[in-house]
Amino acid sequence: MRFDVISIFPEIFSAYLNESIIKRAIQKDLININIHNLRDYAKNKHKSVDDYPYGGGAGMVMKPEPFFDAVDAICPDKEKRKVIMLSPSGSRFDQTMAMKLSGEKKQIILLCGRYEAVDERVTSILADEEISIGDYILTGGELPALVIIDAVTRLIPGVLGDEHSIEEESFSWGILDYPHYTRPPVFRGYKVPEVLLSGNHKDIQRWRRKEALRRTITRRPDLLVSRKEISNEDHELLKEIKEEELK
Ligand code: 9D3
Repeated sequence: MRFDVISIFPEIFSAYLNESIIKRAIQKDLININIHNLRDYAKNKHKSVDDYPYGGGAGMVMKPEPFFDAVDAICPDKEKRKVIMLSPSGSRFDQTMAMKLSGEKKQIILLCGRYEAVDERVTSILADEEISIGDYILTGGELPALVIIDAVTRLIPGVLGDEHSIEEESFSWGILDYPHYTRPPVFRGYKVPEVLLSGNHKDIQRWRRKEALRRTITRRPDLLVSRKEISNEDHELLKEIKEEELK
């Protein structure tokens, strides 16, 4: 998979991309990431990439030409590229979108905006998709670009090592994680739940599933509501949780 990022702050990316899982994915040739400076595609002598908004108002708007020229220089063939504009007005990025992008055969080009806005022709004509990473205001599209590269890269076969169970992941998909503990068994008087020390694998599995469901129903009930179907085992555990909450 090939990612290209276009930004006026290309220095932001190296620290994150040159560590850990992403670094190994690059070394193993599973992904290839190219960071481009938008300013290199600014034509005028001041290399300006922004201008005043038509119609007036506060703040600056990013000009369309540098983005169009950068994308055409990186990949002139529309059929071979997927251009994504990072924008607070985009569709919210989630694991389903990450999965779809990880299966993408085209080169993924991520456009990062700064300032108040980007000329609408970039979003509506140059970009194939407009993506937001969530409902909070950031300073630009650079962190969102890193978030998308990170989430998509982890899903590429061969990227994650053995420490990571695909089977367990698909079982727990769409609900929150269960609580984890490590040594010591008693820390400042706070005990690790007895069942985890029992060695009874079935009991441990059941406890973990129940605590995962308890967290989900308490903190993120929306995740359970949008679930296609809930298994009989989960129904039973949810019933137990409900009865315990009444006590
Ligand atoms: C008052 C209008 N603001 C929109 C909410 C202006 C504005 C604020 C921040 C325009 C751009 C930005 C910079 N943010 C991004 O480029 C961005 C973003 C974000 O702020 N939150 C979540 N996802 C994303 S993706 C790109």
